[in-house]
Amino acid sequence: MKLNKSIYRVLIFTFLLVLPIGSRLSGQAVPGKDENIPFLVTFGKEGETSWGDDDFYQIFFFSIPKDFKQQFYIRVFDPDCGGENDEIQGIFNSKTLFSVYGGKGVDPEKNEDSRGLEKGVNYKMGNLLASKVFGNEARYDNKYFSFGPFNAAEGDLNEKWKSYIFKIVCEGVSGDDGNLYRYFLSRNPDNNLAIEGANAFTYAYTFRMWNDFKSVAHIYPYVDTGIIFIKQSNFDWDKDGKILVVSKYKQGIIVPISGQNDWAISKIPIEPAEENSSLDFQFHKQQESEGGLVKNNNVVVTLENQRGDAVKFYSSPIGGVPVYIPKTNITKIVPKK
Ligand SMILES: [Ca+2]
Ligand SMILES: [Ca+2]
Ligand SMILES: [Ca+2]
Repeated sequence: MKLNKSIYRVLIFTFLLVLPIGSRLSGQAVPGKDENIPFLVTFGKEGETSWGDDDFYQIFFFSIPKDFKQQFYIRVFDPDCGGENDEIQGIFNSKTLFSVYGGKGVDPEKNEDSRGLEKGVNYKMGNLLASKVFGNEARYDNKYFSFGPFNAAEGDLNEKWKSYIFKIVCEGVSGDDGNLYRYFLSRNPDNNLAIEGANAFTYAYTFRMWNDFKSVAHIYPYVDTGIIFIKQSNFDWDKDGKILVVSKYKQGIIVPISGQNDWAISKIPIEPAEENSSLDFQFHKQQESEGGLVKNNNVVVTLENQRGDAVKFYSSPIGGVPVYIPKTNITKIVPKK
């Protein structure tokens, strides 16, 4: 009986490992379920960059399958800046603007400005579908606010991915506190009901680490065809432990880490066999023996390929979570005489 049970467990575990559909189904949580990231973070624009946000805004894109005919909602958890979850500086005085865009100009593959990576460009092309400013408001504290309903066809059609693209911009329009929040793309305004085949992505990821030695955060960039190397940039990591890159072919490449208020930049070679799959950027916190817990660590990560094109991070890794496959030595069996 005991043996049967453990075999059953192994089977279930293996099944989960090889089943990318499982993560695709729950791809609407941002941060995603495999990322182990508690919150996104955006500071008010009067904040200091040394607190871990380099630009005081964050852009996320949602892709909705072309054939999805129901209405949907973009739910924001803890949109306010005050009470639970948020990072106070003096008193809570930050105001945060969330804006949802659809229509032509949103798709960042067709309109590079929409990625919001260059200073001074208009990253708000498209139709403004909904927006709201949140301050220190108890009614939205530790609760969801739902934007919508929206229809898929209000997005910007991307034929390659057979999806409509939407964008949500979060801006710290005033004050200096850090707004911590999460998103969920849902079929329902009051509950988190995933849309099959949908996903979320960004080009500049600003997030909060857990205050826990054992916790490892992951983000999953997608490596397209023709990529020879990627240039990674991480900001304000506060020398908190180590950052590793893992894939089917990489056991763990060590990435240079940034200190307070600076960037660390390096190149990571890509093997042809890694094309069309995801990488796993792992963020391991500094341990107690290495200098103690780095608290409330906020960090920014961006990537570009050898052509200077920005690389996307998907909330639900395309092709599933990459797992390193050790190269085993094949020994020839010599037949006995
Ligand atoms: Ca709050
Ligand atoms: Ca918040
Ligand atoms: Ca930091």
